[in-house]
Amino acid sequence: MSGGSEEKTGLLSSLRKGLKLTSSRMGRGISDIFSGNDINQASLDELEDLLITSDIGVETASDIVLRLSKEKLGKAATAEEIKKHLAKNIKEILDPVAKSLEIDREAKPHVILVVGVNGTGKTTTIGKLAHQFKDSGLSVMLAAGDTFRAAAVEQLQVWAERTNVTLVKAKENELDSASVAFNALSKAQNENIDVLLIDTAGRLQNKTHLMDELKKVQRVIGKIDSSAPHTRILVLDATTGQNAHNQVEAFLEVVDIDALVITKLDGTAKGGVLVALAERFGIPVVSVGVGEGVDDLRPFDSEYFSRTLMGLD
Ligand SMILES: Nc1nc2c(ncn2[C@@H]2O[C@H](COP(=O)(O)OP(=O)(O)OP(=O)(O)O)[C@@H](O)[C@H]2O)c(=O)[nH]1
Ligand SMILES: [Mg+2]
Repeated sequence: MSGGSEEKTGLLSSLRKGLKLTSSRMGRGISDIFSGNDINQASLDELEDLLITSDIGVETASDIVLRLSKEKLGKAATAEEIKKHLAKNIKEILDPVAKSLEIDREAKPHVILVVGVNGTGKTTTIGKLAHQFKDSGLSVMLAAGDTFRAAAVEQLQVWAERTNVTLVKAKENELDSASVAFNALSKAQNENIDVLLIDTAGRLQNKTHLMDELKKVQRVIGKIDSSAPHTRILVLDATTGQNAHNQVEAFLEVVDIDALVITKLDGTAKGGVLVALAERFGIPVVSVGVGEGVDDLRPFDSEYFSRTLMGLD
């Protein structure tokens, strides 16, 4: 969150490592297409294909290539120059969504509801966020709102212990995640906690009753604090590619999504999906996940991300 330039360098190099698959595929691809000759239509078409296969999205890809064509068609350019040109255009798309997660310190607690389909990385992201908040001096509490699986509570418990924060979980046989959220918020208020992170069960976006339950969680929290939840984060798994678009649409029908976290960028060569999501939905991207470890959640820096995406250092 804060820190000197040394810390920033560390953050960036781990983002680069996380984006290695996408970055090297794109970098190699562009170098193969553009080798210093005059730029012709065939090379632009090849570039468009390369961008599309990185999940950047058809419209965005053709948009980016059109801009390049206007400036450089018929002229000579090195791969390096092309990469810089593309990175600049992608940065412009990403700038409006590159926001950091702001915590309202007056809220006591600032309530963060974390939603997403099965296995996208919700629980892991909560653990990583808890670690970051603690590091920046905030007191944190976790709520195990995933009451469907016993293992889900245990997993969050491990993160609570690792980050040394309190976990509120359901009483025996209590299966209602809304009541867990309610109890956690009351407890957090009594204890003057800064941030409450609420985990939820992974749900299929096409199951009405599961999505309805999310509405209930929100409603119940709102009874204690009408401004809560203060931030609703949708966690998306970058490896699911275009399906991420459907997930955003489905969740937007039941929750106002304030922020996205895109996880598992380390596991895909298609990190371009983030660009497509930014252009299509304009929802702030507050962090990206680049691994399973506690430090593998990175702030989203549009300039660095776009340069890395295009295979630049
Ligand atoms: N490589 C990598 N793995 C990740 C990342 N984030 C989460 N994972 C892994 O993805 C798997 C699923 O993560 P969870 O945090 O359990 O996902 P979830 O959304 O809580 O899953 P459900 O509760 O089942 O819906 C775990 O094995 C995590 O370690 C990431 O950024 N990179
Ligand atoms: Mg989970």
